[in-house]
Parts: sequence; structure tokens; C-alpha cells
Amino acid sequence: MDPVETLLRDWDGESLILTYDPPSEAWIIIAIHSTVLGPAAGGTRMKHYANLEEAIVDAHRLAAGMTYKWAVAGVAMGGGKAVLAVKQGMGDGDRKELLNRYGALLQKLGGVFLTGPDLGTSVEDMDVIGQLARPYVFGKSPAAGGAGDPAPFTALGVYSAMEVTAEYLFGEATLEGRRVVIQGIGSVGRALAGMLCDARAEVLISDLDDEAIDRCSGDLGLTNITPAEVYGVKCDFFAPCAIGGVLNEDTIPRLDCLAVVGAANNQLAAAGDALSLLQRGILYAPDFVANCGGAMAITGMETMGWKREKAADLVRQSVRENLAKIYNNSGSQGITTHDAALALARERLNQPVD
Ligand code: PPY
Repeated sequence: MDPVETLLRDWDGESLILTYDPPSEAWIIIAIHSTVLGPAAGGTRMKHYANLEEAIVDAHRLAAGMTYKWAVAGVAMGGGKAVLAVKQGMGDGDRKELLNRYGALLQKLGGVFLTGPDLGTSVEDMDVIGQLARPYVFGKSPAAGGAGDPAPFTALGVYSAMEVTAEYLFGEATLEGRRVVIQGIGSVGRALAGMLCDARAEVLISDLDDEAIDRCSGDLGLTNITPAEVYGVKCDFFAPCAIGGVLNEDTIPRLDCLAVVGAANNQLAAAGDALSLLQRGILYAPDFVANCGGAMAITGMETMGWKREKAADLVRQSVRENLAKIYNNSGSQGITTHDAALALARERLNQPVD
């Protein structure tokens, strides 16, 4: 059978909207995993993939992650994600036109899918998409009536997750003196590094982009490590804040950390990798629990009128309570933290509130 057919047939989600955009030669993929708790909502990722199959796999997995993220965070939204699978080296003009056509598609869908910024898209891009699809786009700039960049709230949630993890491991929620390796110094990684520096943690950073590293290490005076070394550095916390799939059979044996607490989506390459981490004695903060801050804060501010302080308080509270529960359940039931987090999500999916 055609690999794409197999993918679509075997997926456990609800539906996939697939459109080819001839002018840009991009595929627009909207994966809707579950609408049990509400309308499907998730970021729009823009990225080049080797082929359509890889792009669909990414959309499928990211959409499922959103279902669990909303469920654990207690937000009445369903899980979805969009992937704009673009050609390499697309120019700014073509990019903007693609975003405009994507906005027109979202408008036509009339709220079947709500979106926000993700890897490869920005608040400015949300303003472009929002010109046509205004009610269906979160994370527009304040000038365009949105709540702006989710990244500081995502970083705040990850920071709270590190505090809970420190408390679980060391009996104290303080991060002072803890050694943290941040992989990926984009908007979330940078904000996290700043918070950790303020807390007097020892922060090491790594990124594929040398310029990003120079900017960040210059601003904050941090130690750099090369991407090749990033997995093997001895530390308390390893924080994946870039691409997914970084916890895999190749990297897990090399990790020299006590815990993995990061912002990237889909950090585990395969479900079995959670068990490999457990067997190595590494505590894993499930990604969709630790990184809910951006999605939770931006949608809360835009749909429920939360002020920034309230959003920050609720993100901290949600991450603290859920992660503590997950660590305790994992310990008492002898299951991975990933399975404990999925169980919590499924419990909430089975009891939707209206
Ligand atoms: C994510 O957390 O992975 C997101 O997709 C972020 C998001 C989703 C919906 C609105 C704003 C941000």
C-alpha cells in the first residue's frame, strides 16, 4: 500500500485536511486529532521535509500532543496542528503569499481549526494569517488585537517544571547552583536561560545556529557547547528546546543528566524511549505537560480575558500540580512518567466538561 495511505488509515485521530499550494509548491496539512474537549487548536509549523510522508507523520504526532496538552491543562480545546511543508529557501514574498492563502483556507474552514505560532512561524505571521482568518488565529501582535508571543509563557511553564522536578529529586524547589543544558536557543530557550540565570543556576547552551549562540552567550555570559557534545554533558537538567525526537536509542545512552525537562514538542522518538529513560534512572518531565504554558496563556488571555499576571499564575499552578501528580503516580504505579501523563490526559478526555 502507498505509505501515505497506510499513514492515514492507521492514525488514531479524527481527520486530516491536505491541500497542495501550486504557487509555492508547499503542502498545507491540518491534522485534527480529537475534538472531544472542544474545537481543534494548535500551532502552525513551517518547515522543509524530505517528503510528504514525513510531514504528515509530524502533523499527526504534534496534533496528538496537543490533545493531551489541552486535556492535562484543563483547557476546553481539542488537539490539532498544521504543518506548512515548504520548499527549501522560500523567499519572503512567496512566504507571505502562502500565509495569505493559508489564512483564506482557515477562514473557509470557519473555525474547524484554530491556530497560533509554532516552530518556523512568528507573531508577525499570525498577523498575516489573521487578516482573513481573524477569529481563528491566536498569538497575533498586541497591535493587531492579539496576546502576542507565547514563548515567555512556555519558558515560564518549563521553569516551573524544573522547580517541581528539583523538589521531587532533591527535596527543594530551588534551582540555584543547578546545572542546566539548554538545547536550542530560540525564543523559548532564550527566555528560559534568562530565568535560570536570574535564579543563579549554571546554564550551558547549544544551538545549530552560531549567530544565535553568540547573541545569547554575549547577552547572558553563558558557556557554549557544540551540538555534537550536547547529550553527553554532565548536568542536573537537560532541556530540549528545539526539534522533536531528540530522546532516542542513540542519545539516551549518552545522557549524563538526572532529569529531562524541556520545551520541545514530541521529545521522545518512540513510545519505548520513555522506558529507556526510566531504566537509566533519568526523570522525564513529559513534554506536553511541561510545555503547555504558551498555548494555555495565549488562549486564556484571548478567550477568557486573563491579564498577563493571571495567565502566568495559572501556568505555574497547572504545571506544578500536574507534574507533581504525574511523578507521584509514576513512582507509586511503577510506570513511566509519559504513561502516567497519558493516563491523566485520558482520564480528562473521558470526562469532558461543558
Ligand atoms: C503548542 O503548544 O505546541 C502550540 O501549538 C502553541 C499554541 C497553540 C494554540 C494557540 C497558541 C499557541
